Amino acid sequence: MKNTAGGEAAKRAAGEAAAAAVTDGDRVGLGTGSTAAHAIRRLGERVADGLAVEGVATSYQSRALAREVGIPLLALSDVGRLDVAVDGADQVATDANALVKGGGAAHAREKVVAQAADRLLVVADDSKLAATLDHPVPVEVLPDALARVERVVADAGGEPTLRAAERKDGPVVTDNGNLVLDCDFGGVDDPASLARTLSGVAGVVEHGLFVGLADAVYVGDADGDVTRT
Ligand code: ABF
Repeated sequence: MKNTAGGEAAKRAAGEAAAAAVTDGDRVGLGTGSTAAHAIRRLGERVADGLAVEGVATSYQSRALAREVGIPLLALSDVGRLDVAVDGADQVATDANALVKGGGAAHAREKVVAQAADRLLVVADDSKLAATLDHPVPVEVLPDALARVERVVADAGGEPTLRAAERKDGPVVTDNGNLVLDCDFGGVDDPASLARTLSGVAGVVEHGLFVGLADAVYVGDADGDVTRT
């Protein structure tokens, strides 16, 4: 019998399996979150064993971890194309090739990296799989556009909540100096259509719907088994 879904073993298995798919000479996008962190640590071990790669970080946290484990880094602003990127997700609808990302408020950089990469390898534990995406969609917003974007999200059937900082009073401020609205649309039947709607709003810097970007999804389970779809 299988263990329950999710957990650290599942994340590690997925992250390490994707790290094994990176090859010598690759320029690699380094994702954010606890599952991608397993991939970064494993890549660091491979670098110590002689693998030659260059990394591009998607967040302050992934940059710090990559430095710690010895992965040589390039600035995202200097790199127009990557061979591969490994990143996590908050929810994965494999049938629709759609993801919700942005739990770490790094989804703008994550999407730049995902689009720049020839192959995006998504890493997730099995608790992240869903037939229909229903995780709130993070939307990074220019502070001056907050009220306007809230209005548009509500008109599109969503319920926007300004993300609050965990450790201090006030809102989360992204690495880019913007705010994040977590927008609950219930079940998202047509992620591509919602993605287009959100992208069309002035003041939306980037939203967390990643549609048609994943080339492979590595799903780990609590027994350490990985399924690649
Ligand atoms: C990033 O980290 C995000 O886009 C996603 O929100 C989150 C996943 O974190 P974890 O792997 O810790 O669940 O990839």
